Amino acid sequence: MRPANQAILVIDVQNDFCPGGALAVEGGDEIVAPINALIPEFAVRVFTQDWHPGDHSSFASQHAGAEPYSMIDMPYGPQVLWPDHCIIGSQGAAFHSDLDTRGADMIIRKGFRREIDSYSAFFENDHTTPTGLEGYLRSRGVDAVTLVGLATDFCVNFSAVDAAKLGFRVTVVESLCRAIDLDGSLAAARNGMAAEGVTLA
Ligand code: VGL
Ligand code: ZN
Repeated sequence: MRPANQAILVIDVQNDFCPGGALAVEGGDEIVAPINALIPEFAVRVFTQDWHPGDHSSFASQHAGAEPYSMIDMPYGPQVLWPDHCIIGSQGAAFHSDLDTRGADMIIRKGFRREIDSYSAFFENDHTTPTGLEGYLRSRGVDAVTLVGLATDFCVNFSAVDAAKLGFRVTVVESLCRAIDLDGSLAAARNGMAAEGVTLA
């Protein structure tokens, strides 16, 4: 058992990010069993769930003529347009059926506002609207977080960088993450995380 100041953040281990899902990440299902084995080591356990309305503005389907994986400019900055995924209440938005969620203390849902995406577990993509996770962790005495899940280069990356900027000690267990890797996004994410002092384990 690790000291009580350490939390595990299990990011977006949902059907749509696993093989067969709408935004499948290669090997996404391979990490489920080893994540299950790691969870009991932590006293504080937070899971996140990408959770979008069917007309979410990050979906290419909502922008006439736009292809999935293209970029657009949103009022809060550049945004990748995704295939429709993790729609509120759908099977695709459910946790992978083998993920052991019984130990979850807290489940944070994000991306539920139509106008703005939220990769990070801490802030929406405007980098200012909080999810409340910072307060939850601090009020439980957490100052160090370990991240695992999907996808390394998007939601894990954004969550890890925000946690580091907020002053948490941050470790990303890369072997328990899988990446989308769009146009070098994995290399950029690794560099960005390292630059913020995130430990890539
Ligand atoms: C994610 C793209 C869109 C993720 C979520 O969990 O990394 N990626 N929504
Ligand atoms: Zn999403």
